[in-house]
Parts: sequence; C-alpha cells; structure tokens
Amino acid sequence: MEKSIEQIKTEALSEIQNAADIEQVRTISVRYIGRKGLVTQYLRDIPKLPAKQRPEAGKKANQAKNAIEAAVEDAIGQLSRQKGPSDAVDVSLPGRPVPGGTIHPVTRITREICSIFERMGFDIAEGPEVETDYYNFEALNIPKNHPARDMQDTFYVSDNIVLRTHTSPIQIRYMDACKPPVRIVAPGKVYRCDSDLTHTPMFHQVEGLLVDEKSSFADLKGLLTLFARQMFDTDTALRFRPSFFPFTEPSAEVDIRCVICKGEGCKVCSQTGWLEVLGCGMVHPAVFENVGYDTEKYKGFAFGMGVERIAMLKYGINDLRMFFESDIRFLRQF
Ligand code: 2NL
Repeated sequence: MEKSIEQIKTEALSEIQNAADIEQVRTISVRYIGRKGLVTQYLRDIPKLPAKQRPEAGKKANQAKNAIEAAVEDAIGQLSRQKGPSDAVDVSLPGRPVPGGTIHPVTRITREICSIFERMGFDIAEGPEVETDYYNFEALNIPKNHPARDMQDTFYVSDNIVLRTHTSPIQIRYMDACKPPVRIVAPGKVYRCDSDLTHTPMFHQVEGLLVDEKSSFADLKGLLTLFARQMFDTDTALRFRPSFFPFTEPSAEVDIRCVICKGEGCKVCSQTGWLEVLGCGMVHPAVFENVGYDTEKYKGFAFGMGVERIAMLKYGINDLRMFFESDIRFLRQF
C-alpha cells in the first residue's frame, strides 16, 4: 500500500506537468484529490490498515495530497500567464462599449464663436483669471467709485487683486504688448459675486477687439451682422440700441430677431420680438491712452458676449443651471 501511494503521487505530478491547459489540470486534480479521487480514497481506507502501519501511511498520503495540490496550483498559475493558442485573444469578438463623453455646450459655443472670428482674420488671445485692479478696472476707464467695482459684484482676492469680472483685461495686456493693427478675440471664464436663477458666480465670455487707422462704427455693425447670421443661421436684420459702457463711446447693445417666434412675440423674447445677444462700441480714448496708443491715429471697436446666454438662445435652453450640473442626459444632447 505504501508503494502504491508513492506511485499515485508520481503519476499525478507527471500528468500535471504534461497538462496542455488549465481544463486538463482541473480534470487531473479531480481524479486524484477530488471527493472520489485516488488519494482521497486511499486516505479513507487507512483505518482498515493494521494499527501499526496507519501513522506512516497517513503521513505519506497527506504528503502526496499536499504535493498534488501545490502542483495543481502552480500549473494553473503558469498556464494562465502563458498565452497558448487556446487562450489567444479572439480579435473577431466585438469590443466592449466605452461610454463616450461629449463636448460641453459652453465649450462648443466658445469654439464656434472663436472660429467665426478666426475666419474673418482675428487671432485668439488668453490671459490670467486672477487680475490686478489695474487691468480689470483702471485701464478700462472704470473709475474708483463705479458700481461695477462694488464689493457685491467683484470677488476680491486682496486689496488690489480680483478674479476678473470680464475678459477685457486680456485685451489691455495684448495692447500693452503689441502695436496696432490689432484683431483679437478673448475667450475665457469670468467671475461675479452674484448667484440666482439667472446668474452664476462663474460664467464664460468672449470679447473682441479691433484697432486700426480706419475703423468705424459701420465696420463694427457689418462685422457683428456677419457674425450673428453665421452663429444663429439666420438672414434677418440686427438691431443696435444705444447703451453705455465706461470703456466704449458710443456704445450699443445688439439684438437679433427672436429665433423662437421670428418676431411675433413670445415668452422667450418677453413679447418684444428681439433677443439681446451682445454689447459693443467704439473703444474709449481713455483706454487707448492707458496702453499708449496714439488716439489721433488709431480708432477701434470692441464687443463682448456671454457664452451661456448665446448657448441658451441657440439651443433653446431655458435654465442656466443646466450648464453646471454635469447631467449626462443633458450633455449628451449636443
Ligand atoms: C457685454 C458687453 C463689451 C467691451 C465689452 C472692451 C474691451 C476693451 C476696450 C473696450 Cl480692451 N471695450 N470690451 C466693449 C463693449 C461691450 O461687453 O455685454 N458683455 C457680456
């Protein structure tokens, strides 16, 4: 009987060694150390042996069982690491679907606005979101007691440092660094200490600036008309209403025919038939003086728009909060 357990062990180990795949190893394992396996049977029959032989036989049988167990584990480990033909990747299997992301509508609209102006010869300029009082206000002819500087609207980092409230400081920095002619658009995040249904403390803006020896309000109207028609896919007229900004004179707000009711009057346009899309004007001479441009020689115009607002009008989104909730069902629609 002792000889036979030795033999069983040797055979088992050799079979395991020669197994071609994990399936075979498992079958061999069952045959030897499974519930009705040879070694298991042997162990079960030990009580039938003469008492004197039992300890030695038990010891040998247990050793055999342990050795086979270890060999099985070893072989499975090795076989699962090597790639035999039976384990090769089946390249004809369909891939697992990867849940795809989408471009956020704010990013999409920002790119679309920029690319319309790029096609008309404008460059893109960017700048810091944390600005000095000078670049955000002073250089833009926003005097010390102007309401736009109010603690309520501006996030102050310290006495002289603010989170930019518009992207205009990008353009001041650009003019500081470059001589005219200038043709740039400045996209980016801006911050205002304001939060309710129609205001978020951070939103996105694109501003534009053109400076040249001859540039007129008529050029501004023509440029913005071309822009609005491309952006909103319409050929209707724009409306320029007189307005006020400290950094432009004259200033105007620009409306397009309501894209929802086409001018009939509806809830979106508050029955006016018009939608306000941007603000603009001729650059104030005080701004040019601050950047050292010759106000006798150069004229310029500038404009600014809120990206979320443009996106809401273009896509008919009626709730500003949608942009900031990252709801995948909302984002997948663009
Ligand atoms: C609006 C109106 C505007 C400007 C922005 C500007 C920049 C410089 C000089 C002069 Cl450096 N003006 N920017 C001009 C007019 C309007 O934005 O409603 N934005 C959301």
